[in-house]
Amino acid sequence: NLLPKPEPRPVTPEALANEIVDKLTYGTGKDAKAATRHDWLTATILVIRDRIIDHWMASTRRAYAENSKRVYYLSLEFLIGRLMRDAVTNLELQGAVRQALARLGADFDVLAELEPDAALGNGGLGRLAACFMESMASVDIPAYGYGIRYQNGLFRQEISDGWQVELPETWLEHGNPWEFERRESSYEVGFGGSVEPVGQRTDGEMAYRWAPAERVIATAYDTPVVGWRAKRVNTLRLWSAKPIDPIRLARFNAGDYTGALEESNKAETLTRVLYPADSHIAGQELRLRQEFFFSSASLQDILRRHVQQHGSLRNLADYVSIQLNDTHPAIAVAELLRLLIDEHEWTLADAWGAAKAVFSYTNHTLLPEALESWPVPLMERMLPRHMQLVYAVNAIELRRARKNGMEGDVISRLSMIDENGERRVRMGTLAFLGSHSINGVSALHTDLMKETVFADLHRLYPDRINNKTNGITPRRWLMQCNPGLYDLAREALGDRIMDDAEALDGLAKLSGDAAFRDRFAAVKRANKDRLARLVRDRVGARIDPTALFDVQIKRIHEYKRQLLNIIEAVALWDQIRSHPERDWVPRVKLFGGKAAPSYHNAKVIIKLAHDVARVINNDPAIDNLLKVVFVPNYNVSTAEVMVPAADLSEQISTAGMEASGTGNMKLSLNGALTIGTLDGANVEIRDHVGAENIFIFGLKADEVAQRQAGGRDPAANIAASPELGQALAAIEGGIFSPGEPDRYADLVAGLRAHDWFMVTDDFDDYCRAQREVDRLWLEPEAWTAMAILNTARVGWFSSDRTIRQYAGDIWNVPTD
Ligand code: DL6
Repeated sequence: NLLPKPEPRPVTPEALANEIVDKLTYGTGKDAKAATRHDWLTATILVIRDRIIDHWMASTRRAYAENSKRVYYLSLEFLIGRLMRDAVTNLELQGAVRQALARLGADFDVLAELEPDAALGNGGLGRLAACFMESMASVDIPAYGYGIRYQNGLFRQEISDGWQVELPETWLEHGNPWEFERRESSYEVGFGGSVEPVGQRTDGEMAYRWAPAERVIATAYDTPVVGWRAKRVNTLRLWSAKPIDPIRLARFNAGDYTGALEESNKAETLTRVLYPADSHIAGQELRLRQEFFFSSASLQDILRRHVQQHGSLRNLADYVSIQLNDTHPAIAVAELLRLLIDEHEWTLADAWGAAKAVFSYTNHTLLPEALESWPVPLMERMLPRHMQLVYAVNAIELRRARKNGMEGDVISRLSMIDENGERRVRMGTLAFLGSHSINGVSALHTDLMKETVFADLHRLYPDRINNKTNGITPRRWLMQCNPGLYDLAREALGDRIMDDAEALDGLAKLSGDAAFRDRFAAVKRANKDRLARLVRDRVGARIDPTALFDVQIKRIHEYKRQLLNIIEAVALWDQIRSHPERDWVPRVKLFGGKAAPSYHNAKVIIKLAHDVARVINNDPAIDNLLKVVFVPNYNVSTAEVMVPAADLSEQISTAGMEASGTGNMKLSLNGALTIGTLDGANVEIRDHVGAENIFIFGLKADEVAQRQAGGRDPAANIAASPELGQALAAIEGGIFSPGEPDRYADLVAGLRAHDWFMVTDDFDDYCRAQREVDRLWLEPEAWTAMAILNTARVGWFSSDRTIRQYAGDIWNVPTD
């Protein structure tokens, strides 16, 4: 109480400008004359950060004072992107910071462009985690995100002769002014070694001690996450691995310099790089080490905080909710058991009960190749005590299943141990059985979870699976990325649209107002001009902003069917050449996305997009009516330019395969019309915007399943569709790859032989829907009205809504 209270920081442009110069001098140690642009950026961020810190400390104090339950979001990925614009808008300091910089002769937008993307995620799952962090702060939930501070995030994609080349991503190159290293929050994490019985405990259970062979230190780095209007500032705590013994001096002195640093290198390798495969298990030992490393450090931190505040762990579930973002942190379930049983002398039954009470698990995919399982021998070697505990709780659950009348095959399907072939631990089953809530990320996905992958577990625990349809934060995905549209909406509806995105519904009536439509269209046009400049700068191509911008941006994956879109481009090119007299709509097909480095077909699809682009874009016969552009290095910042500029949003996955999608929500919110299958959240987007305001095509999920079960005949599909047949013949005949005519032989042969992703089944209906799109484009007023209705009606897909549902149904915490 004797300490002087810090004064609230002034927010006038003049005061901010003075502080920026101050930070430049005393924060970065640079003379204004010698400062680089990065120094100016750092100084600006430090000034913004000071304003955040006041709110941050107040939020932490409030959580303690109110004895609040805290939510812990464990995720191996946080795809954050840039933070400066986000922080400034959520603090409502845009105008003041902009003016302050202008006084100093600097431009906010230029500095903002210098900030590197924090690309600590692959795609949808990681970006969802970032939106959730922002929304948890915005709806006033005391929450921590826990993850890994990868030194190298998702690789930078360059295109060389049409092929993807992966380069290391170095987001920490200029330091990271947002984060605070917390050396005092460091924990030991062990691996390997042995487990010894150490006698009987007073409760009669046998006590064990795990003696790990190897130990590393996890050190916390904290980044503040500012909620909308700075309602609350939460913490994203990322762990970095450090050696216990950075240098073995005895070895060093003996001249063994490599050996002296071995431990140090091994520790640092742990948090060096993000695995770049989404929708596919990495399967490597280092990946399991990463998963355990961050799960263990996070749990130790959670328990320490709880004991410090509440004195005992017995009421853990009253104050702690831990959300597992997919199965990547599922090993946390076993780690909690170990900590409670071995270090706090709980019984197995009590510990298992506590795990179920605190954990909940979100599933993000049903693709079999993405369902994590680890070989039992690897688990036994790396985590011997955890393996014992998995066996113990598995026995409890299988006995319960037997009591419920289940037996035989069902029991073996319910087991945490997969006994088919090499024995493996099923992480989805561990996460399911160790949680009180298991949620899917769209209504369709949740239904499919119950019917397919989790059918047996659902029968055993029929109340556990629930749906939480994904969402996106409207602050980043409307207000910040599309200021023109935001200003228009705010002028019409007032300030509350960012507090309650469903208030955007008020725009619906304006879709009938010609003057409003003109203004809406003018905003879209300005956004398209901006994207055209990005395309010119990044790939040297000129695209016409009056053409229809048809956008497919997402990871490159066969189930997402970029191939369907490319084949349609080839067929359309053919049609335009054959019937030049028709009323064709000028169209630019834009693609963006990364392929997992080891995913051969995805990389071939990128190459095909480039080959097709080269031929079509240079064909004078089609008079620029069709262009194909692949925008390299698609990331959050690129999305922030592409999303507001899109006219058409391609959401064309094979029905039943895309768990939800979130790009679909971003594009629709920004006034793009969707062409899509009834997959993931597309179904709910259709329900919200109305079937007449979206272009739906293709097989439905149940039809896909039926066809897959009942024998497929892609060759017959191809034979029945002359357009498809000709397009495939052109691709496999080498028209787009004259120097290597066989380049696409295997890809097309795959379509002819099995076509796992039903491209040939959906092709004709896709073309039909595309021609409907063309017809509407020729009526600009009707198009714009429909675009406005999309923006108006997708406010429900705000991640604030999603988070409120998690809070009420799963975490049992209040919101604002
Ligand atoms: O839930 C976020 C996001 C969904 O929108 C996508 O549909 C889904 O593909 C994605 N899943 C993954 C892979 N998951 N694993 N493991 O990124 O999640």
